[in-house]
Amino acid sequence: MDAHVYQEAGRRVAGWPRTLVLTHQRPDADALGAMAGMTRVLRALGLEATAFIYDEIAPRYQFLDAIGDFQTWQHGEPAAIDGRFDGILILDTCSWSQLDPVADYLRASRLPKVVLDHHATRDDLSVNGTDDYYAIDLTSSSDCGLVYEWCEAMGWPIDEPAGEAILTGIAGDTGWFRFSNTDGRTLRAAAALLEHCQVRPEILYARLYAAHSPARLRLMTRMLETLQFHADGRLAVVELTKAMFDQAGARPDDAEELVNIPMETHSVVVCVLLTDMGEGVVRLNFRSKSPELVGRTVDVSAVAGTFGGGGHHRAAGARVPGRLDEVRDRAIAAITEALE
Ligand SMILES: [Mn+2]
Repeated sequence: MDAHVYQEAGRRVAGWPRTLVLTHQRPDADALGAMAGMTRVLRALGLEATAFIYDEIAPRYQFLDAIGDFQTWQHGEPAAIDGRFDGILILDTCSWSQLDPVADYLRASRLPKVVLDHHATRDDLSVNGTDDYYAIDLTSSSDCGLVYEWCEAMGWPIDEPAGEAILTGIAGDTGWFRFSNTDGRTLRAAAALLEHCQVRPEILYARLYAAHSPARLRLMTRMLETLQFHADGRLAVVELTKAMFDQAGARPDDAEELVNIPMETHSVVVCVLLTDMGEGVVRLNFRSKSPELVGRTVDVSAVAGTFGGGGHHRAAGARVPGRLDEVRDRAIAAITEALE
């Protein structure tokens, strides 16, 4: 991002005594980290900053709530909400659909906005003729990476909790520096946070990933008991049912990321997780390995497409009406064909 973009965005936000901080719905580590970090940094400058979420956040992100002191969004008269703030800082999105819970307010608001984002979807958020500023950089691996660079450019101090929040987002969007978006710029930001803000990655990692419930482990055990290999070990099939959730005492979010476990097996190219919550619909979650590892691309979004779903080449999903055994047979056939 050009230095003058950071300067102009910074000049505007620093001129607001009271900033309303927003991000996308279903916020991830990057979104929550950016909100917590920016809120903390602005407050340390003697400014008021209030960050909002729209729903309850996952327990493992609660420490970000403690840093950013998130408020739950309450619908109200746009003019009344405007009266409580001087400007709006939007982080990690520039898309109306992602801002759905606050879209009605934003369309009516007369407050100026600054948008700091790294996504390709770029809507015009200035439909009300407001004087807005868009600081958007698609080459950044995370929004928190932009938050770090912005604070650097402005000379805004990042204390330890803010640094922890910002590193959470950088690590989150890069899969802890494993994904292909990890570059020198990402690592330079992370290095600076470790050096200057005393952030401890092992503590942060444990807080995020050694934070699952016992019920999740019980659910995982049951899921792995259903494991089947097909297509010479290249396809792994696992299942979850309502009964398994009940026996394990697990909640739906306990199943997050479980589809990735069979992918740790060398022979496995594609994994499908079938989830049947007894509602006559089976949810399919597909994963496939990177072509650099397996010598070919298996586009699971195309497979999901044949079931009315979609997604990315290497992570996709669908919801299919029918019985578990029928849907399982169809999924195995479709993936086996894609593997040929
Ligand atoms: Mn992001």
